[in-house]
Amino acid sequence: MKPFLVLLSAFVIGHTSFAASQRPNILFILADDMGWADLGCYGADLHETPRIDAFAKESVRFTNAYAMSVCSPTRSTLMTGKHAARLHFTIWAEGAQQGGAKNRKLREAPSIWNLPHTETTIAKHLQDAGYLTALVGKWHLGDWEHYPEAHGFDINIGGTNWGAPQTFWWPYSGTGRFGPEFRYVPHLEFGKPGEYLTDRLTNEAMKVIDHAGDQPFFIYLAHHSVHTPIEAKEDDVTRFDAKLSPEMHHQHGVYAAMTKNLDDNVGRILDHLKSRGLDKNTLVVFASDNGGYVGSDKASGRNMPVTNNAPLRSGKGSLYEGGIRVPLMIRWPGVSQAGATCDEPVVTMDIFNTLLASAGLPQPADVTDGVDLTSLLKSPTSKLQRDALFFYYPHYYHTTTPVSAVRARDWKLLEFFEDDHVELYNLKDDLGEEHEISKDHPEKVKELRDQLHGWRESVGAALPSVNPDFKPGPAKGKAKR
Ligand SMILES: [Ca+2]
Repeated sequence: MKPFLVLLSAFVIGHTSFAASQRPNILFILADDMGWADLGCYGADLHETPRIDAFAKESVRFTNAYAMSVCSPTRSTLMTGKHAARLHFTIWAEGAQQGGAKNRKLREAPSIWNLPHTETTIAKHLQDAGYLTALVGKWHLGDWEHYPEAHGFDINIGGTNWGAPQTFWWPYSGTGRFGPEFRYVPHLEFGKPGEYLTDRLTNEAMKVIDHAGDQPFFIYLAHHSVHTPIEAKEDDVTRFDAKLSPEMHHQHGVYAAMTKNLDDNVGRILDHLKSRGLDKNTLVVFASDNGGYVGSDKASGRNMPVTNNAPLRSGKGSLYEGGIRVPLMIRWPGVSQAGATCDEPVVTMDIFNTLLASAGLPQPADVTDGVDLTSLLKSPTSKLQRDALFFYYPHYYHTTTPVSAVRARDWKLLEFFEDDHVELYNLKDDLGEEHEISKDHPEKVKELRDQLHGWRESVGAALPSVNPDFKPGPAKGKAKR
């Protein structure tokens, strides 16, 4: 080869790899209802998650990552970068449609259940920039007019208004679990008995990777696991039941088996990326949409809490840490520091900004609730220029009454709407929120309360109202999930 051609080849190869490294593929794996302490790398004991733990060693693992406290609100923040309170999407879709609990002291704040077409999703931004965009799994952001196809996704495999499948076993359909409504998972019609949903969704996501060819892809792989119904493969359940011992933090063998299967599937898709030579040019996010579910589930055959978020207090629905603190890991080859942990508080809206930045796209001026985390991925001990994070759940759930909260560095204040009482905690000394110290720090209470009220006004949060028909007695209107 003549010298000129050698130089030209070197330039072309060099240029291609430079361009590719500037614009990675994006694989965003979202678990459903996975608690902060459910993974080995976050301290689980019964559960076994070797593949996700290994992924954590290649990623930046966030120890103070937050989501909203239930499904649809978090998903709306991920898609838009806007706080759920600003969007008025503050409860899961079916709960919003039912209008909330009926015989309670407060009427719940009104919530939307369709993600408005006026919102520009992360998928739409990436689609416009030339990405192949696919939602595989759970959508939960509105009826058919607001499905993923209407929000910037080229491909929708499985996404509907529903927040959970009837069953994890093929054909994934039926009635009864969520009332008389017939639920099914579209685009998974061909299968066979014994096929398990998390395995199938992973297979579908791998097909999208192969289909993309040279086009950059954004795959939002939103698993239904480990949400109810708690169902798992019998061999795995037997193995975890045999491993159980009384001193363990986690005690649910079926949930442990379900978690193990999700871990297997995270491993499978990471292996698939590697086998296609795409691992070095794919940004991978693993996260959960809210804290672990601490109710029981009949499908598991066990009348006991599904998980335990200890050392955190409470679980899904609540604004105590167990309801909102979640696992989050990000591996961005060439950018993120492998094997680092980051203790800076971050929140799901930040993922929107970070993914936009990874694709070299500008930050929209009207999206101000999150920040680009690139600086933390490069330097995980650095700090963000952000004073506080805010949380909002103006609804009832078995873990809470209507509530809002602010976390400002180590301080956390919760304000409950039924009687306006506040609770103050210092998370540095009291991660489990066991020692309520508002009486000892009246000035801090005032400061945080003012900050919280100011934020609620600034986002136009819809408030709960007094229920004039309330009669003391049993609550009614338990909402479907
Ligand atoms: Ca969830």
